Amino acid sequence: MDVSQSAVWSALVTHKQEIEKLHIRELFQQDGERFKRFSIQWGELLLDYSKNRITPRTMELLLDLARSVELEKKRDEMFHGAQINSTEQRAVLHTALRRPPGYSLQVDGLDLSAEIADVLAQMKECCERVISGSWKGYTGKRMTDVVNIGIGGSDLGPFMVTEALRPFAHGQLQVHFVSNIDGTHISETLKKLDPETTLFVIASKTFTTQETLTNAMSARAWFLTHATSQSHIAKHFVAVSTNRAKVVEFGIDEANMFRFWEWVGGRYSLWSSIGLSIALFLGFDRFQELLNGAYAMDEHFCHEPLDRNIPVLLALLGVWYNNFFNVSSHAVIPYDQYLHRFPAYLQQLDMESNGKRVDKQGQTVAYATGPVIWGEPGTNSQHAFFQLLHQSPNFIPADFIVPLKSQNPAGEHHDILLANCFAQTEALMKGKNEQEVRLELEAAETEPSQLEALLPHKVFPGNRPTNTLLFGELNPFALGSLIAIYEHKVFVQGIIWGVNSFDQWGVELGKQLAKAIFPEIQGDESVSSHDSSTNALINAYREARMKKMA
Ligand code: G6Q
Repeated sequence: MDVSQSAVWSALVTHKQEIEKLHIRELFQQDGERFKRFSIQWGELLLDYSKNRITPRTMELLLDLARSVELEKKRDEMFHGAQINSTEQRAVLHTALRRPPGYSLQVDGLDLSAEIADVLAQMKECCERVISGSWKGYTGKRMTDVVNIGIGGSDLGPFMVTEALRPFAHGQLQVHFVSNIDGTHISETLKKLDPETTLFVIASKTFTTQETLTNAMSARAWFLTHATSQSHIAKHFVAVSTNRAKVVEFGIDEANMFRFWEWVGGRYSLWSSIGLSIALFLGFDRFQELLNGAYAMDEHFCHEPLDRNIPVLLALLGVWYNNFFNVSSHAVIPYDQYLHRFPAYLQQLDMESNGKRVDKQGQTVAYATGPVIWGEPGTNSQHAFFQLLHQSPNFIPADFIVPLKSQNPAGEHHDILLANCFAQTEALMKGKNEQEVRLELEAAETEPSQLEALLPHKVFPGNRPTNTLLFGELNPFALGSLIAIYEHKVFVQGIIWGVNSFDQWGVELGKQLAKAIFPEIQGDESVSSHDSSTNALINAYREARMKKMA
């Protein structure tokens, strides 16, 4: 059933026309309870969604929309292991990875709780050995550096988390991430490392990913130029994968393999053994706190009524702008430097999940699906793209994410940071109208002709929606909850749009074509089998390459 043909969708279309002219500024003036009505306190986390273009009626209709697609039933199906990833015939159970042990859930004939507990115990033991220094390298030295080699879901999550939680690291190990096939990435990383004290974590669900395997081979070759004997590899290479055969083929000892399962999607895998680099960097207990934070949010998502449910509300607000205001972009602005990779992480989570053009039945959808997600930390972003957020013809909704407590409470930095954050959401909402600008210019004794010329440039329309997520401090528990909020938000939107949020066929075509072009680039013949543009580009590179080799 096409959701955009439903009665509640039509009611939302009509409602949008009715409230389009309302300004959030006026809505605040009319309703002294607006913040209370449209905010949720969950433990230390506050979601303020009062600065949105909504009335109580809007929320009623959006919640009706969620009910009309049987959101709660579908949520429970995911948590109970139904094969909701229909194009890959897989369950979607990253949430099982953060559940406390001892529950009963069978998937593919396996007792999930026991399986997960086994792998966590293996990770814990590895962390303890590496951090304590009892894990020795080939010359008997302890490890000082961990290099995670992976890409996409096997990189973005662990990289983002280790950056975000730097203040919680135990300090015995440095962590590095190599993802790009561009040789610069591995080369620049290796320059900083000592092979005697470096542990490589080859993180790949399939263990067939070209970038990861090529980087891993280069790391191995570099290592062997120093260590000389193949037998030393076992002390310096571990693998995280679902593919035992390929791991062994690569030359990694089976005892050094940390498994996970098909029902963990790449972009949802930081909770699995893909999080090994996180656990090594922070210590296993901190990793467990991250899982606990996510589990607490899972409980909230599963049991809180929809109208008090943080991921559900964020998802519905996103749908409101995406589908009824035709806004195809959503900004995420963390006011915390440690979260500088969070927007990049969310780009994959959201855009790879919901950037789909057909529904689960394969029918082309008649409405917009996942928006473009982007962002940078504040206050840097204020001095870069906020001009557009404030004064572009169309608006872009934004999430502001901000901790109350700084990890580095230096002087007045945090007060200034937060003053800016709150000022921005206020400015985006209120704007500055013509009358206010005129009064301001008159007070500054601006010459009348100059005043008239300047006036339109200084007007801010306002009415630009934001959500603010305020939490105590950016610690492992809080970060776990924050990530789970967005995972569930993406899930809810996928259900409303009727798409499969758990496959990613759109990444395949480019990979296929690259496989065909690669031998052409290395061949002797001029290439003529593509369109004229692609032929010319390939040939330009071939010629440059040949000249260099000559
Ligand atoms: C994520 C995607 C994708 C994947 C990478 C790496 O959901 O599936 O980003 O994580 O392509 O795949 P491997 O872990 O198999 O190397």
